[in-house]
Amino acid sequence: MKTVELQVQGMSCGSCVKHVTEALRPVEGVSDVAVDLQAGRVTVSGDSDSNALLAALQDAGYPAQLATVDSVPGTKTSGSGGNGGGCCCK
Ligand SMILES: [Cu+2]
Repeated sequence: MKTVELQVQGMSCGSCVKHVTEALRPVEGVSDVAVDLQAGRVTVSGDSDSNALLAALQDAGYPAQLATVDSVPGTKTSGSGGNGGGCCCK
């Protein structure tokens, strides 16, 4: 089983995490979804098509891109700043 790492934009609260998880779970081949809210990082386990994952996230309102594997472990670009409280989920 492989994993796919995604860098997801727009996640800013626990509800976003839930939305992202719920968007990815039904995608064919996905067996597990792990979201790191602070890092904006999502790890999808399973034999899934990364394009389908990206499309599902796009649909859910969270633009994402494939994360480069083993880049910046622990280095989180602190998410404070930018759109204060601009969470897309209500
Ligand atoms: Cu949210």
